[in-house]
Amino acid sequence: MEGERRTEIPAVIGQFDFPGELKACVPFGSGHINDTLCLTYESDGESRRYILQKMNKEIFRKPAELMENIVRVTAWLRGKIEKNGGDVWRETMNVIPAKDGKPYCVDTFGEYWRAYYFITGATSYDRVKSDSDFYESAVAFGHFQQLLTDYPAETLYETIPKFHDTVDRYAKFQKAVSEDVCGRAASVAGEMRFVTEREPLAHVLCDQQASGALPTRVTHNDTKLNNILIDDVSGRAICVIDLDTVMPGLSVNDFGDSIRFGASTAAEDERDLNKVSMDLHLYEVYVKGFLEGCAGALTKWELEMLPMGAILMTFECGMRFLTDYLEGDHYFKIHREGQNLDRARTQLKLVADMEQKLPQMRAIVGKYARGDVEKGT
Ligand code: ADP
Ligand code: GN1
Ligand code: MG
Repeated sequence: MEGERRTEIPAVIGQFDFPGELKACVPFGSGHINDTLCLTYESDGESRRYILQKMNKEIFRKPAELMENIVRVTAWLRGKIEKNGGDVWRETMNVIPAKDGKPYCVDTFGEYWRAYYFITGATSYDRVKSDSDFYESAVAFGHFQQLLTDYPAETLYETIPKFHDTVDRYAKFQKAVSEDVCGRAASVAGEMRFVTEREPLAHVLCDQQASGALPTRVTHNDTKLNNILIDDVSGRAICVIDLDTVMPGLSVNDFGDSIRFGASTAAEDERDLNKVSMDLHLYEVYVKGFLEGCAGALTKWELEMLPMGAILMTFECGMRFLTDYLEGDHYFKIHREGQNLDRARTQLKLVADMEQKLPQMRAIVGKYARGDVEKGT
């Protein structure tokens, strides 16, 4: 967080009613979008933590609407979790209202902040460390989908318009190429060619959504492994976090974004592309977990299109990183020069690899989807 804005933090904290004495306030997590802090308070000899986040207003243009979505969706989830006999304090995010009752506060710079109860004894991972973690995350994202299957999608705000409109992402990429504000286009000719050659790919899922072949559902839209908290003791994925983009979308994109990130053999910003491929074993682990979590909620055609979701989400993300690199890295946080280009390259490498592996990817879905199809969905 920029130095001058740090001075704002005590005033922001004062707008919430955290009990006890503030003992620590440290940056937390490795998200690309929001500024996340972990606050530690002590009261009656007990230590409690809270998450305080400055929401990214450049990206989320209507933070009040976004928070309305989160309050409504988490209330819905709490209802379902209670009914299932679960723990509402660990299995969903819980927003802490500001003193004025709003689910956020605004600082003197016009920045929006929100607070959540900290979920203790659980960790979010940037890399898959065991098959079991990845399987667990798949069950949790599938279950999330299933819990929201009867939520009226049209009542949620679109927090980022056209977020997974891959055709629009392609148009934005082309605009960035033609404007070339940083003079970087010439140095990424190979990557640009790779994307341009695949222009027809951008239309595949958007067309199917428009025709109704794929149903619009309430989806998470940012199903990275690090947006799941895994219990430190049981190893179970307990909570889906980062609900900023929960809005109407496609189930196949939620599936696909998890594969893009978690089934890769390397980090998202790996520089050595020889290390980057899509691990079919991890893919299978995820397919199994996701279908179990969805518990029959997906249609036959959605099942058919799951591998396409993986290719499309990876292609779209590669385009987004490349666009941001061309535009001067204003969207995704970077920690070193060229990081967005490295991220774009890993995604494009994964797309090429998935294109080769598409028959196996389809066969794996077929193997686990059999039960669902037999149910007649
Ligand atoms: P971003 O949109 O920047 O990715 P996230 O909402 O994903 O931000 O939060 C960043 C990180 O903060 C997460 O990856 C997770 O490690 C941690 N985090 C967020 N909310 C909670 C919570 N309620 N309890 C514990 N950790 C959390
Ligand atoms: C961002 O917020 P975070 O780090 O979980 C981005 C996703 C990208 C992802 C790439 C709101 O996710 O769409 O897929 O980076 N979130 C937003 O790692 O743009
Ligand atoms: Mg996140």
